[in-house]
Amino acid sequence: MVLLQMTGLSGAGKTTISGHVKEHLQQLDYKVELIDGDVFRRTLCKDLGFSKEDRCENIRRMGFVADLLTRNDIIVIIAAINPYDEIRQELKDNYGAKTIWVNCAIETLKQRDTKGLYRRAFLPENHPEKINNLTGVNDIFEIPQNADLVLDTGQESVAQSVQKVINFILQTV
Ligand code: ADX
Repeated sequence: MVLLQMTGLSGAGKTTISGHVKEHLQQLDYKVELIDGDVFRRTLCKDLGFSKEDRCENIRRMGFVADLLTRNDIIVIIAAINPYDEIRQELKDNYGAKTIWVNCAIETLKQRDTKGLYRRAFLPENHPEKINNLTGVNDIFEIPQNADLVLDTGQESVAQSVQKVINFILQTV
């Protein structure tokens, strides 16, 4: 079954879009599971931080769980920042994961700032609330070179992005 890895900056819309896609496909009687970065970081990956090594290990664990599910006819969507090409490629090589780049301009993300992370990343150095490793601001996000599908959530509506992903999945299953 299909394994999708959504990749993109915090707040770009990975979880929101994945949730709608899941709902829609379940209505079509597909079995779908969502593996969400925030959820895994509270549970299976709560020992991990945000170094390159830990971010890759985070995705590696998600890929492992996702593979167990796809073997059982479940469509799986991994919604995590997933910033490194190396580990995205590993999931592609090991499990046939398709990459969906959820792109959004940093200016738009700064305006949305649903979790307040961008405000904190742009605080002056040595401010007590400063975040020093926020992806896209002061930590790396490698642009996916070979994405199977690209969404631009600064330009498209949620409904448009959701439809693009559904079309992609239905072409692939
Ligand atoms: S990943 O880089 O390892 O793929 P993941 O998607 O699991 O990241 O977790 C990202 C979430 O952790 C963000 O949505 C945000 O809520 C939280 N977070 C906390 N600190 C950071 C940070 N420095 N960089 C990115 N996300 C962070």
